[in-house]
Amino acid sequence: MQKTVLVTGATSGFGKAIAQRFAREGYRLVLTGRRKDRLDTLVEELGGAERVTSLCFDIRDEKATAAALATLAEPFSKIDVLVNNAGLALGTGPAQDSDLDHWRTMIDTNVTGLVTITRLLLDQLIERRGLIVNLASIASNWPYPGGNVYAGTKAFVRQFSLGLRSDLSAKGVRVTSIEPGLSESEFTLVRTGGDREAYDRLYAGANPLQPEDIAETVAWVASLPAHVNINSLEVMPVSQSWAPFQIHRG
Ligand code: NDP
Ligand code: 8X3
Repeated sequence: MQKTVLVTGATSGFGKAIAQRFAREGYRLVLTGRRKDRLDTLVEELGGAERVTSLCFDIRDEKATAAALATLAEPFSKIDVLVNNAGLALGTGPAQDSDLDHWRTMIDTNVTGLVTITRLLLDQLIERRGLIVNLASIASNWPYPGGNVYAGTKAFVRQFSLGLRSDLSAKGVRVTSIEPGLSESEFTLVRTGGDREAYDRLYAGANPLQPEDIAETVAWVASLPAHVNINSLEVMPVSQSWAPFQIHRG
């Protein structure tokens, strides 16, 4: 039976590549984001209205999220796989120089938006013994200067995933936290307020992960037998590894 995947934040980066990958696997797709032009293009690219539908809403807005989901008609209204991918970082500076509005936006999107759509879809995911894949980050696991609130939101995503998994194991629902490292996408343009030079500097010579690498990982998780759960999966480019702790000497 053809399954349906809902991918949040499908207009770019990981979400777009995940949508393209699940389309190749024969899934029906529900794609979300705020940029309607990009959603419309993707619907056409991935097979048209028979196979793909899009929902344009801001995931920070609970009412808009609920209203958008309520418009889904059969066969798109039965979600088997939820990929919670929509998210962002804003700013790279230390906490003491950070903008409180940036912090709120990250929390509203990465935490509140993610739990809202998860709760709204949970009953039907349980009914269908579905799969939830949450995009956390290496920032969930490793602190770094300038990570502050972004890393905090991603630690939440990882821990929420593990907690969900505990609650849902008896229901046959699988939950996975994916924790990517350095990855090339518009993420860095969003984080730096559109600074193309910062983008080029970050990725120069690093051979970073590409969105397709994460799409491959998510597709693999979804392809496993129903009795196998990948709890969490940290993925880095080979070029990235750990550094010594910093020591401030006064
Ligand atoms: P992109 O900036 O390329 O994509 C982010 C997606 O999130 C877009 O489709 C955007 O859609 C959507 N989005 C952001 N805010 C909202 C909102 N308020 N409402 C609805 N949709 C929203 O970033 P990536 O693909 O790189 O990132 C995807 C996820 O992976 C994020 O959660 C990120 O934190 C995580 N991640 C990224 C890494 C990286 O280095 N790139 C590494 C580890 C994790 P639109 O603007 O159309 O609304
Ligand atoms: C994005 C990866 O290292 O910039 O989640 O936090 S990192």
